[in-house]
Amino acid sequence: RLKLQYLVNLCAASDAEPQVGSDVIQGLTQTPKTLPPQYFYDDRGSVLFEEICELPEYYPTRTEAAILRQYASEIARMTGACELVELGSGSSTKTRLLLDAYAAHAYPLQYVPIDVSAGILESSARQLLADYPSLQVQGLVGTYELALQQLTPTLLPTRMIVFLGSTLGNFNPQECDVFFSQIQGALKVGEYFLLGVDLQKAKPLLEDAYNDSQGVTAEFNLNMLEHLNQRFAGNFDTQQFEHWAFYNEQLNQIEMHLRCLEAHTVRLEALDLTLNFAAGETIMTEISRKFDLEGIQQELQVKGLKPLKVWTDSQQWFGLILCQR
Ligand code: AVI
Repeated sequence: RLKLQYLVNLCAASDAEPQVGSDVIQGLTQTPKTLPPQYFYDDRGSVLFEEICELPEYYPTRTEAAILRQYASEIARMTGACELVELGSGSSTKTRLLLDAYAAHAYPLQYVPIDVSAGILESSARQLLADYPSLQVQGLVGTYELALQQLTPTLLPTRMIVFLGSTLGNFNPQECDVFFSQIQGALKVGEYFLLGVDLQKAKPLLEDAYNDSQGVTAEFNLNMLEHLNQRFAGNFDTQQFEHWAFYNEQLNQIEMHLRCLEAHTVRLEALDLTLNFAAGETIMTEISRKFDLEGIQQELQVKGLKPLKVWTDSQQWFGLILCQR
């Protein structure tokens, strides 16, 4: 009984592969050095991220889940029967709250998870199929950009693109702009976009969430170097770097860096790249922007994604915004 109708690997059919590594070269040869956050997510990194989501200090996951648990039924009522397209579906844990709500309304369940990791996509899709007998799944393996261009017409009355976990915060303002245009372009008039965003709050709460006492976030950050070693025949020594995360109040963003402890040289053989590091020099690995509900709604509106309703938790730590094109 195979109901995972399609698992399409979009990367295989695109020209994305030959450019692999050019983003690493570009980031590591500029000053200050940077690395793209997608390199966090090798198999080990994906497991560490799941661990982060369970940490007492990392409030976003459970806060967003609580909002969804409370309001998923209202969301289902507002959209009616619709195909759920989830960007960065990962383990699809929070998606279950939406599926439960649509099932409770006796709406047909059609789910299109999109993720760059085929492994996690397939295992979570199969688990969902086992748990929701009427569910239909069409998985897309690839980047958001590719996947959004490849959505096939839905047989249901409408469609909702779902982007949870405040992953939007990992985009800089320009990338955010481009992303909203891609969402707008992928939706027909009247279709929906559900967005989860982490909100601005007291600095100590934010800094604790990215400097957990068990050191999982530090391990997640340092694992990026192990991933680069694996991918590009590198000799990064993780003992030579330390995790550094802080809240930049001017830009309203957490910044994660890897700080070099002693001057040394690193080689990435497969990229023919030699890198000199000075003591104290940093590589920025991630920004995690924190939003205010007014500002983000204005941006969505300008981009043709009309906010219909906003839900938040009692402490206003996290926001869920339902928009309509
Ligand atoms: C995936 N993303 C929304 C997480 C965040 O909070 O920006 C990644 C993360 N980095 C450190 N902890 C979690």
